[in-house]
Amino acid sequence: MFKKVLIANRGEIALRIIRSCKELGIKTVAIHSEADANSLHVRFADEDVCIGPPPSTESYLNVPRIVSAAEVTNAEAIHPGYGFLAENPNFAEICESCGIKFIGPPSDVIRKLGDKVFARNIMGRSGISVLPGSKESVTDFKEASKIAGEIGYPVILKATLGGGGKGMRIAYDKKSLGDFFTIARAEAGAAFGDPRIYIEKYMERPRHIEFQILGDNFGNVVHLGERECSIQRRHQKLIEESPSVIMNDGLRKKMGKLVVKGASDLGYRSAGTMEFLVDAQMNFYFCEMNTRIQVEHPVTEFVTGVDIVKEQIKIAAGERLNTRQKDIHIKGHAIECRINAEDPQKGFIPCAGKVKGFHIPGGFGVRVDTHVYAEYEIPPYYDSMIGKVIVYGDTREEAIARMKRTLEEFYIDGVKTTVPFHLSLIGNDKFKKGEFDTGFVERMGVQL
Ligand code: MV4
Repeated sequence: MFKKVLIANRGEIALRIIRSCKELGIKTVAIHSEADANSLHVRFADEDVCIGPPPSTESYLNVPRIVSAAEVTNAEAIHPGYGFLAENPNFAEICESCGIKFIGPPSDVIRKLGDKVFARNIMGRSGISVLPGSKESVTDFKEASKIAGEIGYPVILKATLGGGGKGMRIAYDKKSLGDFFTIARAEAGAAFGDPRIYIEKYMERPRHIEFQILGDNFGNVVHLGERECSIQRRHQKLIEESPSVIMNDGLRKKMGKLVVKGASDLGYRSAGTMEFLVDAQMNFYFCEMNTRIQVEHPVTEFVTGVDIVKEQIKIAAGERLNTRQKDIHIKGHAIECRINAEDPQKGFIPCAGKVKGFHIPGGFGVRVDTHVYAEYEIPPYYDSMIGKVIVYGDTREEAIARMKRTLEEFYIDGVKTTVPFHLSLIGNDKFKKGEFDTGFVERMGVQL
């Protein structure tokens, strides 16, 4: 096992990773920007290195400084967390070439799956259905119009190196396709440094369901069931749960088998997530694959009992997966609410500043992953997520009731948060009945 790991991240996920390292007897190195000197991940780690000024580009995204920090502290491995450099193939490759283990899949796998057209094609070849669309990136409008004509409108334009919903455009006819084609290419170029885009048949009001997988270096791959991620706003997930209300044992077996085959065919290693769009008839289509630990991983940990971060570290250290698919069982129900320091009444504008009072809820079946404490100053430079409340129950009904009382216990003074919005969401009748899709939050509006 590694003796020392550097955590190339901040906030709650840095704490989450430090916790698993400690339980594995691994020493930890925190890196931080000047704005995060008083952050909890710095205090929890055995060592810390200040790597630069507050802006991410000069700190948490600065590859030479992070690699240097690992070298001067003799860290053997780097855990990238999520966001920042987690899915940057160049960073993973530089780590590999410096003899530092990147805790994630190999850089070439990250690079391949970062190309969403490649991912679509490769999963299609493994027998996973993908939505009708282009087999390659589309470079001129005539070609785009021809494909759209074949698959039928509406169609969606997506950046080839995109993901997470950024820069997508929906076209309902040839005229709007013409307008959006140019815009989408310009946006892709600006956001991802590559103007390539591709076309898919647009699915109205899909549900978003994803499968967690784990693969080791010996060809073993297992899945840990699904997460329901349809409750989102502007591509930011708000609530995730496992299992999904629409899932049943038969469908989970069928999708799980495909997911494991797709990952095995790729030679996938480490934790990963396969995203699907599911229509009202329960047809499911591969959407993209994420090669990082995800924000919502704790709901899967609750229902499977597997510490996914620990597994990532053990796999990176060359250990064999010690659980087989038949030993993995989904038990009970888990729900996560992402708590952001934002004002729901003012269009969810981020609220940085001093947290004057703070109380972390607790009790049976409750987990709160947060880096916030009383007197903590939320810096304005980074993501507005200040923590995650995750609850477990025997049933979905129990989990919802538990989430309600947990959110009611959540006390924070000094900044506005999305807690009242979450209370409204989980109290919604349609949410309680499981009747929602990715358009639910937009249709509901902000009612507190
Ligand atoms: C789609 C789609 C409809 N049709 N693709 C957004 C995130 C990215 N993974 C893919 N996304 C979508 N792709 C086709 N062909 C609708 C979405 C989408 C969505 C997907 C998942 C979760 C929330 C979403 C919100 C709006 C649109």
